[in-house]
Order: sequence, then structure tokens, then C-alpha cells
Amino acid sequence: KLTWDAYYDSHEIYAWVDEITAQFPEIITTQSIGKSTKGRELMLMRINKPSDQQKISVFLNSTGIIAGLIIFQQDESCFFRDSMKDIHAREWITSATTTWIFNELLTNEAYAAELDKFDFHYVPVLNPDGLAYTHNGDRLWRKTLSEHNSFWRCFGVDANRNFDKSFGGPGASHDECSELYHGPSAFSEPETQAVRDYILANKDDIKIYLDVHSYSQLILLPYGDTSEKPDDYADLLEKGLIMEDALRERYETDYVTGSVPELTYYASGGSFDWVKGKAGVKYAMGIELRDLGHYGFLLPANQIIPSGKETLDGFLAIFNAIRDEI
Ligand code: 0X9
Ligand code: ZN
Repeated sequence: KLTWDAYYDSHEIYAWVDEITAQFPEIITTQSIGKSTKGRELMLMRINKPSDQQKISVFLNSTGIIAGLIIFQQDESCFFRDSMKDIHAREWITSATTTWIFNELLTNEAYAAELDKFDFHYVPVLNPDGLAYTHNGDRLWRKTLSEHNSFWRCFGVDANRNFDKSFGGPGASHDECSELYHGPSAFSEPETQAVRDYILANKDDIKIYLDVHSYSQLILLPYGDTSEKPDDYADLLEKGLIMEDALRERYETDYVTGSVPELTYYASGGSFDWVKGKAGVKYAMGIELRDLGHYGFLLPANQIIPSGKETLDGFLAIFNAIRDEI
């Protein structure tokens, strides 16, 4: 039973998925979109209220476009290079925040109308192997747990350098011992293959792709592999700023919106770069959750619910703004 006053491993998160799916069988379906290197399930929740489907198909017929379909990709194993100076931990706040958000959307009557408007495709844990390893091995682990060279001692690939957009370009490492190792080839990891295949099968429906990370309180816009911006960057920036404002309202938590190199560093082979640049999903972006580095990855669990509340505010603001536009 998740209580959001502690951080959990994937088997506990999946137990919550099963429980809430049993509680709302008419709204939620789950499916496996693949298996991790170590054989863990890569689970996707579809949160799609039947009445919504009616309503959405009307929108589809009248405007040509359906209400937003949203994917949250969880990359459980990332950290900023400059955070090496801090006490390190993992991006545990990402799954904690998004599970809280979906629990709230489903169980708090105040959000019933919001559920009518969106068809969510939600991956609670994209890197369950890495997450398990942060709980029982190396708390600082960022990568997957795949082994690509039996002659060498290092393992794991940075899943967020493994997508096929400028694969092996700036901000990724050829060194398999690096935290930023891009892998032997694009989509070498079962975790990134699962996202690729699901997106390619659903790209005409998916209007928003949101990649959730921590930390730094940033709304990251494409691209990460180049300082060139997409032609429609102004649209993404406008929506990002709407999310930024909504995130600030409740607790005055400051988020900053901008392109990846403007706000951080070059990062090639990133998931939302591929989703926008190759799969053609217009609103593909990322968010780095709390905090600004005081606790960093060791964010106390008593911040999970506040993070959930403000992030839900931000998500609803941007999803509705994009839906209104469509
Ligand atoms: O470096 C990353 O993968 C992300 N930051 S993190 O500290 N969570 O590791 C930023 C990724 C930027 N996204 C893309 N280039 N698509
Ligand atoms: Zn990350």
C-alpha cells in the first residue's frame, strides 16, 4: 500500500497499480510494453474513463484532433554531472510524484471532470532494474543494468542517451564506464525499445510526451542535441510557461522554462528529442522536479505530497492549454 510518505521499489509501485486498477476497472487498463534486461515488467497504465471516450471521439470528429494523450516516461536513474559534489541519491521523487498524481486524479472527486478530458498513457517506472539497484546496491546508479561487453567490468547504459536522435553526439559518452554511456547502438536497451515501439504504434494519437526527471525545477524543451530550436519552439515555450506559472502558484516553487542547452548542457540521444524530431509528436518535453540541490536526490519523503500537488497543478494547466488549442 503506497502512502506517499516513503519511497518505493517497482514491486511496491506495481502492487499499487494492481490495486488501483482493481478499484477502477472501468477506467484503468494495464499492459506490458516489454521487459527490462533483468526480466522485470515494463508496465503501462492507460487511464481512460469510458465517458471520456465518447466525449473525445466527438472532439475528434469535430476538430480533427483528440484530447491529449499523455505519456510520462520515468527515467529512474539520472543525475546531474555537477551533483557529484553533493550527497548523491536517485530520482525517486519522479515515480513518487506521478503515482500520487494519478491516485489523486482517480480518488479525489474534485478532479472527476479532468479525467473526462484526457486519455493517459502512463509508465510509472521505465527503468525498474536501475530502481531496484538504487534500493539494494548503489544508491547513485543512473543507468540500466544491461551488459554489453563481457570483457570489461562496467555495465549499464544511460537510457536517456540511447534514443535515435543524434545518437552518440554531444553530451553522451562512448565510454561504457561513464554515467552518460549511450550504449553500443541506438535502442540497444529493452527499456528504450519499449518506448519507441509504443510511441510509433500510437504517435498519431499522442499529443503530449512528458519525460519526468529530477532534480533542478526545470521545464526542458527540445532539442538537447543542438542549439537549433524546432520551428514551433514558441508554441512549446508558451505552454511551458503556463506550466511554470501553475507550478509556482501553490507554494511559490520556482521552475524555469527553456531549451535543454540553455538551461543545462547538451544531451544527445534523449527521449523527448526523438519523440519530437523523429516520431513527430509536437508537444514533447521534459520536467526536472524538486529541489534546487539542497537535498537533491535525497529529497525528504515529506516533500512527496507537496511535489505531487504543485506538479498536478502544473500538469493540468499545460494539458488543458494544449487541449484547448487542439
Ligand atoms: O541528462 C539528462 O538526461 C536529463 N537531466 S538529468 O539530470 N535528470 O539526468 C536532461 C535530459 C534532457 N533531455 C533531452 N536531451 N531530451
Ligand atoms: Zn534524469
